[in-house]
Amino acid sequence: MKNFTSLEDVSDPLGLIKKAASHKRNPLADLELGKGKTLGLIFFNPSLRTRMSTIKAAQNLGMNVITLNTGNDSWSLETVEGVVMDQGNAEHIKEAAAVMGSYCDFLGIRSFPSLEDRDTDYQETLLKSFKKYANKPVISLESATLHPLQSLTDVLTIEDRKRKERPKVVLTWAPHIKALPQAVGNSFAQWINAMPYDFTIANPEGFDLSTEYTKNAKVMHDQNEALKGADFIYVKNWSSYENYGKVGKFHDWMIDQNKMKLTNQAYLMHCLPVRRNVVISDDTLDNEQSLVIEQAGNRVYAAQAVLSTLLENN
Ligand code: SN0
Repeated sequence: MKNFTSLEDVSDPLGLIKKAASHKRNPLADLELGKGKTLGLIFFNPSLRTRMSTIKAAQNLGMNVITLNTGNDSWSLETVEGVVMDQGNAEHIKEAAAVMGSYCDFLGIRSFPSLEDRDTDYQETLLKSFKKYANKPVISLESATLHPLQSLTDVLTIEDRKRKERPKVVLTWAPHIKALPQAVGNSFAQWINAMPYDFTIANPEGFDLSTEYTKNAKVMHDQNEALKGADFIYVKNWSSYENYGKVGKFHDWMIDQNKMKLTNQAYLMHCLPVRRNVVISDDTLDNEQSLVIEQAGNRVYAAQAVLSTLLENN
């Protein structure tokens, strides 16, 4: 594995899941592995779990970490090639990424989409520029289109908690007040498709995710029908891919106890942050079927599996 920006970067996904499980059993077994190595974490957007869990994972491997929040903390970056830089951006990605690469052995990048122009977002210019100019392995901390550290965590959580070999996993869209990226949904679909699960995606019409990631997954527009018999429900809002960036106002798609009753006593999952009583009701989040805190805890071991594999391969 050279980078970790998509499932496609991973040659042995099952091996990576096993490695994460092994780090979970014994987090400090490889304290010497990353000695003298530096991980740079570059945030173009807010982060709580990704930031803390990746730092903790690096510490469990004996690595050093440098965190940079762009915006007020550093110069705003230009990504267009050949441009006359007489507007707002003070530094070109060519120099910035090359300098960061000279300080760090690995670079983690968080960059959300603008949700204004689909082609621009789906080109992943920032991530590609870091790969090109930093010349060091790049880890996605959630890019415009994917969030692989989250998905690896999600698969680890399902593997830990499954009560049968082929659980029914339902990814359901839920309401939100803001336009959110498709990254978590795209990435979840990409990873769950690689697992031997019974997978269904439920979303309102006009909110289908890109088939580049959903492939042959069953897509249903009737949420109640989709939830029937589910062993895991993964709840997430995303803005429209078709009508790019549009917010959906389907308030009756919120997950509550009545919806949970349709399932096979399903476990509830969400990547967090979650807006209570907009996306999921209080009593459902506070119910013992909710795995959201355990899931967030698993972020450490997913990140640790990625870092230890990169340390071994590079
Ligand atoms: C991000 C998303 O991709 O949906 C990060 C999830 C890990 N979520 C948000 O930006 C939520 C923001 C809000 O105001 O609720």
